[in-house]
Amino acid sequence: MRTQVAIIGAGPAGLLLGHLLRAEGIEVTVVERATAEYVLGRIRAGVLETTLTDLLHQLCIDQRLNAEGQLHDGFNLADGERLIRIDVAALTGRNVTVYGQTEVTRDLMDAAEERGLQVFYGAADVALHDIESDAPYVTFTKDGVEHRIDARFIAGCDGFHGPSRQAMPASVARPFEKVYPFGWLGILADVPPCNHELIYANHANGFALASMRSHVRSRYYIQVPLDEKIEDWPDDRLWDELAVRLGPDAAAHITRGPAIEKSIAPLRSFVFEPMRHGSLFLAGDSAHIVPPTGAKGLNLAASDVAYLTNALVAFFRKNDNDAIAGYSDKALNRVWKSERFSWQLTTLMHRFPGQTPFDRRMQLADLDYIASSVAAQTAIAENYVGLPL
Ligand code: RFL
Ligand code: PHB
Repeated sequence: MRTQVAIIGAGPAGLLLGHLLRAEGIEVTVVERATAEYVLGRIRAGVLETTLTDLLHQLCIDQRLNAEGQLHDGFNLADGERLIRIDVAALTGRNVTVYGQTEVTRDLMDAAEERGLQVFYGAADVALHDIESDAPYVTFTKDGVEHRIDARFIAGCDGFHGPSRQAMPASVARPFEKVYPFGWLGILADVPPCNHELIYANHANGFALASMRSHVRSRYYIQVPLDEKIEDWPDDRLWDELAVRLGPDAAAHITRGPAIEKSIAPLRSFVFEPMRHGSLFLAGDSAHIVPPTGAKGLNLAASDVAYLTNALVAFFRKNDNDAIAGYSDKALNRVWKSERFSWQLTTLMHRFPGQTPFDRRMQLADLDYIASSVAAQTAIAENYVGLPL
C-alpha cells in the first residue's frame, strides 16, 4: 500500500494529525498497535488549552466538545490553609476547557470512520525502515497477514514506549530526562466535584489534585511513593487522604463514591532532540513527557501536530524543504517552555523525600508570594492557558 504520510499511533496526536492532513488533501494511513477499545480505556488528561480546542473547531469535530466541555476561567492552588485562585480569564483573556482525553479520542475516532480516515487497529510488530531516505516504509502484521506501507514521510505519534523514537540513530539522539521520586494515584468516580474549579494542593502529607470530567464525574489524584500498590489504597483510605490534603473547605464538599478507575502513574520530565531525522518526525509523547502537574502533555501533542501539519502542507504544496527542516526547532522551542512550567509547578506543589523544614518554608513562601502578586499569578496563568503557537 502507498500513502504520503504513514502515521504510527492512533492516540490523540496520531488521529489529530491524520485528520488535519487529510483535510488538506494529503493522503495518510494510521497504524495502531492496540484495539480501539483499549485506547479508549486509558484515563488521562482532562484540561484542554485553546491550542487543542481551536484545532477541533477548525476540523468541525466539536459537536460534543461544544455541548459537554466546561469552560473554566480559573483554578486554585492550595497551601494547606487557603485557596489561592488564579483567575486565568482576567489575567490572560483566555480560558481552558475541561473535557476528557478519552472523549477527544472518541470524537476523533468517530470522525475517522465517518470521513474515511484509514486506521489499522491491532497492528503487531510495527517497524520503520529506510527513514534516512525519501522512500521510507512501515511494516506490520495484522491477523497474521504482513503489510507494508510505502510513504514519503513517517510521523511517529506512538507515545513514550513506541518504536519511532527508537528508530532514530544513536548518533543524532540527544535525550534529556528527570525522573521524580513519586507517582500520582488517580481515582475516577461518578460523584459531583468538590469544587467548581480545579484545586492543586500542597499539603505537608504531599500533593493532591481535585479535578473533574463533568458535573457528575470527578477525577482526583494524590502523590504516592513509587513503590506503593493500588491494593494499599482501598477507596475509603483514598477519600480520607484526599479530604486531609485538599483542606477543610474542599473536604466539606467531597462526595465519596466507588472508584470506576484507579491507577498509579509515575512522573517524569523527558525531551528527545531532534524531533525530525531524515523522513521521520516525532510528535507528542514519543518525543517528550511532562509531569501532569499543569496539564501540558496532551496540549503539547496538539502544538506539535499543528507545527507538523504546517510543515507537511508547505512541503506537499510548494515543495518547501525549509518548513520540514524547521519543524524540530520550532516544536522544541515550545516543548522546553512547557517542560519548564510543568517542572516548576511539580517542584512547588509536591513533597520530596528528604525535604527539610527549610525546603517546605520555601514552598510556602513561594505560594504566599503568588497569593499576593498579580505579576506572579499572570506568569502562571499565561502558561496554564498555553503559550502562543
Ligand atoms: P499516546 O496517548 O500515548 O498515544 C500513543 C499511541 O501509540 C500507540 N502505540 C503504537 N502504535 C503502533 N505500533 C506501536 N509499536 C505502538 N506503540 C504504541 C499506543 O497504543 C497509543 O495509542 O500519545 P500521544 O498521542 O502523543 O498523546 C499524549 C497524551 O496522551 C499525554 O501527553 C497526556 O495524556 C498527558 N496528560 C495530560 N495532558 C494534558 O494536556 N492535560 C492533562 O490534564 C493531562 N493529564 C496526563 C494527565 C497523563 C497522565 N498519565 C497517565 C501519564 C494525567 C495523567 C494521569
Ligand atoms: C485530570 O483531570 O486528569 C487532570 C487535570 C489537571 C492536571 C492533570 C490531570 O494538571
